[in-house]
Amino acid sequence: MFKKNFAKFTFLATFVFAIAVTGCSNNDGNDGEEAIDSLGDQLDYTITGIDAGAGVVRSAEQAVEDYGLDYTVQSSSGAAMTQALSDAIANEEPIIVTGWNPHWMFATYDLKYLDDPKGVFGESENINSIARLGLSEDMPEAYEILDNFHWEGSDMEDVMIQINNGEEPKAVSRQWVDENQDKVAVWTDGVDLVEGVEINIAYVAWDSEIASTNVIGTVLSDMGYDVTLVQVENGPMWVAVASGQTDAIVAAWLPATHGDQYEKYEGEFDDLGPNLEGAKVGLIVPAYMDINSIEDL
Ligand code: PBE
Repeated sequence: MFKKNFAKFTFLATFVFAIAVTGCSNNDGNDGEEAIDSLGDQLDYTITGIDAGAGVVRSAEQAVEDYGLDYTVQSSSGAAMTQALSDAIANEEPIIVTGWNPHWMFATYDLKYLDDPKGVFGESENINSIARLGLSEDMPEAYEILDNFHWEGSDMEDVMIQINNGEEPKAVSRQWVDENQDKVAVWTDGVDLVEGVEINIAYVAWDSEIASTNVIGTVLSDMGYDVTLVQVENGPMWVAVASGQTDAIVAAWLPATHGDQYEKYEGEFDDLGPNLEGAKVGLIVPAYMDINSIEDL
């Protein structure tokens, strides 16, 4: 009788012990590590980047180095990145993208930034307007408008969302300017009209900059300028404004994202200050992903 009970006890005890061990391993670091390994495998250790010249891609490569990650940052384009994000979300698959806000993607999908405890991507960013040297004398009216140009992230997102819905950037900007004459008046108040003076603004085909550049282009055109918007890559955009090949840009992300270009050409351009405050760049994932920090990749 005792023996039988003892055997039963041993059996039970082993069973309970086994549960305890299994339960325990769920709570220690091992299980986390297994999940992380499988995330990396599922992602092929790839971070989906945008164009190679973008600051956020460079910062992502820096993050891979500083956090000692096994990942590669795959560069493509802003459009390819948002397509990959949309495909992944449609299939509830994991994905890590280099992203930023203001951006229409936050209004469309449930997303989160991965924490960046080492601060590789910097903190809050401003988007500055930068003029070529001499613009204030050559085109004082445009200079003043560019200097006054200032809007909110929500304004930029309104424009971005409509462009993403398939409308032409020019048409969306026309409509935004018409519907926001009070805001535009603050930029143009007291500035004289001109007649057909040619002005050239360079930008990169990032969704945020397609929006801002088209809006300021529409405003300048309403003031009488003959506006040309030139789409270039990030590096050439900075060369263009520093060398005077373009008159201005409204696409300088500072202090971190374009900090290297800013320092390289400092003194060769005229910084008009922020046209938008409270922007941000970083690694972004769908909210359903079970990861919150770059440290855990
Ligand atoms: N961006 C949008 C740019 C600046 C504007 C964040 C993609 C970049 O990374 O350079």
